[in-house]
Amino acid sequence: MPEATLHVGSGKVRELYALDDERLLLVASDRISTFDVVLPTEIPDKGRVLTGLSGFWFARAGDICANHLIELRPDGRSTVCRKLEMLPLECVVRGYLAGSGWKDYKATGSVCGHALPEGLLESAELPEPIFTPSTKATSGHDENIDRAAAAELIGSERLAEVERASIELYRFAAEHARSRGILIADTKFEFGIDATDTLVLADEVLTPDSSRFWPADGYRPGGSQPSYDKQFARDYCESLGWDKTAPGPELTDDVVEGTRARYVEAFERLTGIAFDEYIADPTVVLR
Ligand code: Q0Z
Repeated sequence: MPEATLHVGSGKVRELYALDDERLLLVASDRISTFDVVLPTEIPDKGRVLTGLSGFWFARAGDICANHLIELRPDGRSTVCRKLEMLPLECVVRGYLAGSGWKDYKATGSVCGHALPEGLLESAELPEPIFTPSTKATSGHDENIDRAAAAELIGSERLAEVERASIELYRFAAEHARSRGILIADTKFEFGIDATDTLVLADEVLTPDSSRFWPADGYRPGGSQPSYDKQFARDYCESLGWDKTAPGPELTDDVVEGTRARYVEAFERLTGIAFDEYIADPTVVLR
């Protein structure tokens, strides 16, 4: 890390530093969370996989929306970004019914004001992707909100703009991923506004931590689907009878290696780039 940086924020598995008035350093660690608990064991290179994937998408989605990326650093796990005024909204897009979307659908037949066809199964593909914004909860889980509540937060014009960008970004990425054997069930975008009032895509994008990635082979609606990246770790944790409260269990070397292999496989499938090439020169994902 550069000298004289100020730590300005911690996520569960990431850190944020201020470089100067206009730039931030976003660092992805190798920490992993399951069932919302950060485990004591790290997954080597996980932070590099996520950083490389974000860079890959930023470099390819510029026609859809401007983004905050200034530089992907040689360590492969940190990026220099433009500091923005962040919008107080999680911009979730769902192409399939999972997680809180499935829960809301089962209870009410709709998700964030989107009335859906009757009789959909858990994990079903939706007729069209839907924009299901949520508020950034300071503690606990984000709360799904309807269009009126989202407009209260950011204004109806800005809302229309983030909805269009979010849906387009999702369509672009989901089609790319599906052709490479990965389903992106849903994903969360965060946007900010720059000094010229332009909407800018920020944070990490279209990674397994900000999205649900499912293996396309074996996809079967009617129940939950295995996570592309975390399923080994989840299954192992459940096999121990862990009660899913902190602290989580240490992972075995087998589980660490299997999980690392899945992250690297997701990176290589989605980017078409050998992970070793990324390690040698992270800027390969930007070309
Ligand atoms: C991202 C977060 C993390 C903790 C603020 N370009 C930007 N401009 C202004 N703010 C942010 C960004 Cl990305 C921003 N977060 C989320 C990331 C650790 C919190 F690595 N918070």
